[in-house]
Amino acid sequence: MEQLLNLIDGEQRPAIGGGWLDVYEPAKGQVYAQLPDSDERDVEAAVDAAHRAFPAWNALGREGRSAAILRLAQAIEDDMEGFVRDESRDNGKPLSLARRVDIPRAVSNFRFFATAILHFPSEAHLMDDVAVNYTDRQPIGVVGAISPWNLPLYLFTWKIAPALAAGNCVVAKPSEVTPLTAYRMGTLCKAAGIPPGVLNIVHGLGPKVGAAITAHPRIPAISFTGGTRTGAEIARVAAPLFKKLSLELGGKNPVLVFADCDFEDMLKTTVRSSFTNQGQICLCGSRILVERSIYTRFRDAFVERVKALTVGDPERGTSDLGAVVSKDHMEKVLAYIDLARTEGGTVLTGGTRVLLDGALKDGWYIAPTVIEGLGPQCRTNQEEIFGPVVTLQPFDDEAEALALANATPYGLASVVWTTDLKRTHRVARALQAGIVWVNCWMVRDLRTPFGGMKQSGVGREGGVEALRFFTEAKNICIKL
Ligand code: TXE
Repeated sequence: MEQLLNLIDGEQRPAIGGGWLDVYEPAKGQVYAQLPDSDERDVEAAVDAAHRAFPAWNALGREGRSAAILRLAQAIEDDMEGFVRDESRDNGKPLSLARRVDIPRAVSNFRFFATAILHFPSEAHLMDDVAVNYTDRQPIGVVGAISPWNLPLYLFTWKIAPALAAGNCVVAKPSEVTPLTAYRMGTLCKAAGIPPGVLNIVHGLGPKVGAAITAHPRIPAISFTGGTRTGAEIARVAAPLFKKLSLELGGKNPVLVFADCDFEDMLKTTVRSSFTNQGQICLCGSRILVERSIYTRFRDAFVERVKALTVGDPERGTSDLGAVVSKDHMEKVLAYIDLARTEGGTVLTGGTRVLLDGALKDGWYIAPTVIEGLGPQCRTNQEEIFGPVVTLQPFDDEAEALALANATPYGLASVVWTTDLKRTHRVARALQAGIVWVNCWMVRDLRTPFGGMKQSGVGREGGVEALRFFTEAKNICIKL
C-alpha cells in the first residue's frame, strides 16, 4: 500500500502524529493508498519552513523564480502519462480527460505565471512639480492554498503558480479525497530547483489541516477553492484576523438556448457542458433554459445524445464518463435525483447508479441524468448537485430567460446560445455571473479574470488578478 507523504522544508515526511488516512480509487471503490493524517503541528512546521525560505526565494528575483517554476512545469510534462494515470486513478475521471485537460492545464498554469511575472506592470503617478508616486507590488510572504477534488492538480497549481511567481512561499493543502498528483508534484520540486520551504504540501482533513492553515497567525492570505459552505467557514475564521481572501466556490450555472442558435453546435457543446468530468466542474451548465419554440426539438435531440454516452472504465478510450469521486458524493447525487422526483420532476434519462462488472463492480458510477418539469424555485434548481445531473426549463422570451438564469444564490458561469449580436450584448451584461460564454463553453484564456459573484465566491483568479491578490500594493510618494 503506497504511503503518500507531506512535503515540508524540502523533505517528504509522514504526519508528526503518525496517523494515516485511506485514499480510495473511485473506479473500483477500493482503498489504494494512505495519506498522512496531519494536524496543526505539521502546519506549524510548514509555516516555519516557509518563513525561513521566503527571503532567499524573494531575493531570487522574477527571472530566477521564473526559471525554477518553468523547470517544475517541464518535469511534470516529462512525466505526462504518469500524472495522467495518477489523476484518473485518484479522481475516477476518464484517462482521456486527464490527458486532454487536467495535466496539460497544470503545466500551462506554471508556464503562464512563470512568464506573466516577467511582464507584471506597475504604475507611477506624477504630480506636476510636487511629487512622483510609484506603486510597489511586494509579495505578501507566506500564503495558504486550499484546493478541491474535482480538478485536483489543475486547481492546485492554479493557486500555487501565481503565489510562487509573485515571490511568496506557500503552505498548500490539496483535497484529502484526491492527494496523489499533488504528492507526485512535490517529489519533483527538489530536482527542479525549488528551494526547501518554498512550497510545502501538508496533506490531511479539511477541518483539521485546512482549518489550521486558515487560522494560522503567520499566514496572512488564503486562496481557497471548494464548496460554498466551506468558503463561509473559512471566511468566518479569517475575517477577524484581517486575512486577504480569495474564495472560488460553487455554482448552479444556466445555459440559455435561444431559437436562433446554431442548433448542432449548441447540442454537441451542451452535452459536454453538462457531463464533462461527471458534471463535477463548478463551471458545468446544470440548468438548461430553452426557448419554448424549440424546447421539444431540443429535449428529444439532447436526450438521444445523452443516452448514447458511455459510462465505463476510466481507462478505456470509449468511456465518456468515469466514476464520481467518492461513495459519499455518489450517494449525495443520487439523493438529489430522488429529491427531484419528489419535487415533481420527470427523469427523461439516467437517474440511477451504474453497476459495472469484474474489478469495477464496486465502483461509484452514475448514469448521465436529464430532468424536466421542475420550476425555478425548487431545491433541485436552487442547490448545487455537482454531478452528472441537469434540468431543462422552457422560457417564452428574453426577460423570462434572464429571470430564470439569475434566480439562484450563485453567480459563477453561464452559457448563451444565440446568433443575434444585439441580444448577445444585452443578455451577457444582464446575467449575474462572473463568466459568460457565448456559443462556446470552457474556452479559457488564462489572462482573463476568473471567479464568481453572490455565493460563488469573492475575488478573481487568473492573469494580473492573481498576481495582484498575491502581492501587497504600496504607494511610495517622493517629493520632487
Ligand atoms: O469542497 P470542500 P469539495 C466547488 C464545487 C463543489 C466543491 C467541490 O462547486 O461545491 O467545490 O469540492 C478543505 N477549513 N468548486 O467538495 O469540501 C478540503 O479538505 C479549511 C468551485 O472538495 O469545500 C478541501 O481541500 N479547509 C470552484 C477543500 O477545502 C477545509 C472549482 C475543498 O473542500 C475545511 C472547483 C475547513 N473547515 C470546485 N473543510 C470554482 N469556483 O472555481 C474542508 N476544507
